[in-house]
Amino acid sequence: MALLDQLRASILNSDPDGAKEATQKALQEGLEAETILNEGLMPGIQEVGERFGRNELFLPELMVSGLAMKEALEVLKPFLSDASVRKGAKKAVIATVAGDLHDIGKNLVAMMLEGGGFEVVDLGIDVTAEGILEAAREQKADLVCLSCLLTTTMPAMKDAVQRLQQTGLESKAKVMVGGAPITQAYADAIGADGYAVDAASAVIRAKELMTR
Ligand code: B1M
Repeated sequence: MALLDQLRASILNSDPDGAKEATQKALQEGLEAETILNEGLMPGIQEVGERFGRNELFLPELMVSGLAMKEALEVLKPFLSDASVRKGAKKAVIATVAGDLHDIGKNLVAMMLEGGGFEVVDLGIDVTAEGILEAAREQKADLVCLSCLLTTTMPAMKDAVQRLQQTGLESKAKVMVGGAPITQAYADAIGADGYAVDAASAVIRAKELMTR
């Protein structure tokens, strides 16, 4: 099986060990980290989501496919980002909003921001508006990044953005939002400063926001 097919299949077949091994092998064979991600792993997890949506696979498989994706990303991490904090780097606080446990996309955005020169403080998943606000204050964040994967947790994102605005913190920290159900129109409607569709454009948008 070709390497990219092997990567895709490891995610689709809910195989964490296979995903890790295929990623290591692909790197050894000289494939770019971005190619491994965008042409191997991402099509795999996308198809998992589609099959889950059609009831062709179920929650246990969904969970192990998520784990397989995380294992592969751990191997890729050093090749996607240089985690060393640069002097004078802008500080970004990132979280998945309350009620939402999805973190693969958020982790990817965090890695790419680090690679793009930001210092990133990752608050994890299921973080309340209050928790985000406190951390943004404590960390003196330049940027607050919020991720959301469920339509049911979109109101939690709205709540967090509004809380950040109400405190006046937003005059310093910019707020960027993203995640599968989020659109530019939704970002505008809830008053976020920025929106990005994927991890690569999140870095571009974050840098733009820092020049405003
Ligand atoms: Co969940 N899940 N899930 N799930 N899951 C989805 C999101 C779903 C679309 C699947 C489906 O039905 N087809 C569906 C949501 C439907 C909806 O809301 N309309 C769904 C559901 C229903 C659920 C549960 C409710 C299932 C259940 O329990 N019955 C449950 C909810 C739990 C909860 O959160 N409270 C649940 C649970 C899970 C697992 C825990 C098993 C697992 C997550 C594991 C983990 O994250 N550690 C999981 C998974 C793996 C998925 C799918 C298959 C894959 C998500 C993913 O990691 N994608 C997903 C289907 C899908 O998305 N195709 C699905 C890969 C990742 C790289 O992409 O996260 O979109 P993504 O991130 C992208 C962009 O969105 C963007 O950049 C990233 C990289 O390009 N981005 C940002 C993300 N955040 C950003 C922030 C930014 C900018 C860009 O700026 C700040």
